[in-house]
Amino acid sequence: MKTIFSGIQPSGTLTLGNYLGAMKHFVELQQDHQCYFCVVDEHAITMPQDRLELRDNIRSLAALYLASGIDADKSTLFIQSEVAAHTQLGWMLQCVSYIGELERMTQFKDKAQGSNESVSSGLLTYPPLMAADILLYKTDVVPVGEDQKQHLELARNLAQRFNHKYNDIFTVPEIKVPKVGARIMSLQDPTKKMSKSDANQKAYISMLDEPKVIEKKIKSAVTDSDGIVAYDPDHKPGIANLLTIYSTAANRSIDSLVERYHNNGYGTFKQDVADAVIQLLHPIQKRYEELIHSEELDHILDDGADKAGIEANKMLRKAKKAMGLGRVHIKK
Ligand code: ATP
Ligand code: LTN
Repeated sequence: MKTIFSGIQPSGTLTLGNYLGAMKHFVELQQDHQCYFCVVDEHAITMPQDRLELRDNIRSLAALYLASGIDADKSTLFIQSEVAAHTQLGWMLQCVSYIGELERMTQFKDKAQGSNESVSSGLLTYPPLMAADILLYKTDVVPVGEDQKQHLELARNLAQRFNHKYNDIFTVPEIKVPKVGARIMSLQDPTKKMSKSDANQKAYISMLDEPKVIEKKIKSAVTDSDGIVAYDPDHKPGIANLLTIYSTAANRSIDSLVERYHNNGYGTFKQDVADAVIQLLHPIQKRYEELIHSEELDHILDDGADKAGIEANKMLRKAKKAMGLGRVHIKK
């Protein structure tokens, strides 16, 4: 059975983009794979976070994984900072990474833009930590949205470089990006990706938004004024984005939606997109409410950290041995 690993940052409430581009596929994949899903809180602190909000976001993200359909009997769900091996291997992989290749990461360039002196060095060294997350579990496949492809390429390079230089211990992971929904765009600027840390709340749909809010945000989504529903991401990015959202939320093909709405103007179309999203999120929100303050959630996370820790430490020991760290006959 192949092993899957993926992570989401607790840097805000999950958006519809995170769900359609990542989470939805995690749920499908867990049926026939061994899966590890992680709340990557150590990645979230590469940007400034309020400590109490971060704590809430960590718990909320864990509850959303489960509410979306991650089954703790099938998958291991855990919090990154509760398994120390991640930062330990992360450091070792930093020492295998080159500054030049880290500086070329577009996410680093985007997030560092305009901040100059106050950019944390963690923002630069974030990809080796991400590589560590993945490599600790002999991961075969990493399902992610489009924006993570470059980080994944680097993780593959680091694995190969380490294997070559020290010892052949890491599995080189494959990248899995969904065909539709890999890049859900902002509702206010459809040339930018929908992001949970966007300052403008109208730009994204949070998975916990109430129906009325969802309806309002979709109705005020930026489109064009020609009134024709067609899939043309270059010339009609707003409508193309709503078509992608509708298609992935309701499991209907884009062609069939275009045929249905082509000449009907945007009013009914936007209303129906909103209804499809509301219907998709309703059962998830209901389950979330049951889970968020439950002890069940803590048990699952305790258990997840224990299981992940056992696997991760085995690989960490191999990596330390390969690099020559510590003593050979260390008791542990
Ligand atoms: P942030 O805004 O804090 O950078 P984010 O919203 O981009 O966060 P991440 O935690 O970085 O979310 O991403 C979690 C997963 O969701 C990743 O696999 C990522 O590729 C995917 N993802 C994020 N945004 C989108 C999007 N707009 N469309 C499709 N997939 C997305
Ligand atoms: N960098 C990713 C989150 C992330 C991740 C991972 C994804 C951290 N570690 C390991 C897949 C596998 C992001 O910002 N979306």
